Amino acid sequence: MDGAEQSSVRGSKPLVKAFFDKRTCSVQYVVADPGTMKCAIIDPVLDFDEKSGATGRQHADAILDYVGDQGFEVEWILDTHPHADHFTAARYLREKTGAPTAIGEKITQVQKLWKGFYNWPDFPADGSQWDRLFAAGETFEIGNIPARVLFSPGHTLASVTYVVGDAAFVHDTIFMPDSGTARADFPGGSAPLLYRSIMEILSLPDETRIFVGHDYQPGGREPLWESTVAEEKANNTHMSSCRSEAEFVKLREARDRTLTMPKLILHALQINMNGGRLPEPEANGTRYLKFPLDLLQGAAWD
Ligand SMILES: N[C@@H](CCC(=O)N[C@@H](CS)C(=O)NCC(=O)O)C(=O)O
Ligand SMILES: [Fe+2]
Repeated sequence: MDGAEQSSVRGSKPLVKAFFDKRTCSVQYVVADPGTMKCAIIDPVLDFDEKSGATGRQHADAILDYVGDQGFEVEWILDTHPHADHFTAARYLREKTGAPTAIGEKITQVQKLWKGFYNWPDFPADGSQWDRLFAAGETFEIGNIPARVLFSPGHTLASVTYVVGDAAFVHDTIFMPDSGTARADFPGGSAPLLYRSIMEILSLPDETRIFVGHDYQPGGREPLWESTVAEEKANNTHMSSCRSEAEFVKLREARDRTLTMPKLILHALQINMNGGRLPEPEANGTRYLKFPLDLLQGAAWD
C-alpha cells in the first residue's frame, strides 16, 4: 500500500486512515468511531490495468486487512460521486462485508445521461444499484459520530461531501491548497456549481479537517490529502486567487480546456453507474466493456 497514513484524534473525532492509489492518484478512506469501533469506507478503488484488461482487488483487500486488524465493523460503504478515472470497489466490499452501499441521490441523473451515451435502453436509471441514496442535508451515524451529507455538484451532477464529526470528505471539489480544485468539464459538470459547492465546504468551521479525493502531487512532492478549511481559505491556489464566482469560472474553464479526458472515463462510468458491478460474463465466460466512438470531446492528438 502506498502512502498509508493515520491521523489519530481524541474525543468524539473520527479516526481517519487514508490509502493512496498511485496509479490513479486517488485517496481512499476508512473513517472510524474509536468509541464503538464502527467505520465507513469512502471511495474505495477496484484496481484495473487498461493495457491487459486485468482487474485487481489489492487496494480493497488492503482496506479489509486494515479494518480486520483494527477490529472495526464496517457500517457503510460510501462513494462521493461516480468516478471517471477508476472503478469503485463498493460492490466488491459489500460482498465481502455485507455493509450497505450509498451515494448521492442525484446519481440517477448521471445514470440517465450515461445510459444514453452507452445506448443501454434497459438500464434502470433509478439508483437501485445502491442500498441508500442520500439527499442534501441527510444525516446518519458512523458508530456514535454524526455524519451529514452536503450536495456538492459541479465536478459531477451527483457529487456529495460527507461531513463526519470534524472531518469533511470532499473528494473532487477542492484539492490540497497547492493543487487547487477539481475539473468541471465532464458531461454534466459545471464550474459555477463547483464554485458554490466549494464555498459551502469553506463555510464549515475553520478547524474542520478536509480530506481530498485525489492528489496529483504538484511539483513531484509526496502525496498529501489532509488540510483544513482555514488552510484552504488562506492558501488554495484557485480559490484564494479568485474574488468572485465569475473569476473562478473563468480560471476553471480555461484550465479545463487544457485537460484531456481521464484515460479510464469510458471504462469507468459503465461500471460506476452500475454501483461497481462488472458486466455479466458472456457465453464464453469473459466480461466485456463497451465504448462509444466519437462521442466525448477532449481527444489529445499531439
Ligand atoms: N490524467 C488523469 C486525469 C484524471 C482527472 O481528470 N481527474 C479529475 C478528477 S476525477 C480532476 O479533477 N483532475 C484535475 C486536474 O487534472 O487538474 C487520468 O487520465 O486519469
Ligand atoms: Fe472525480
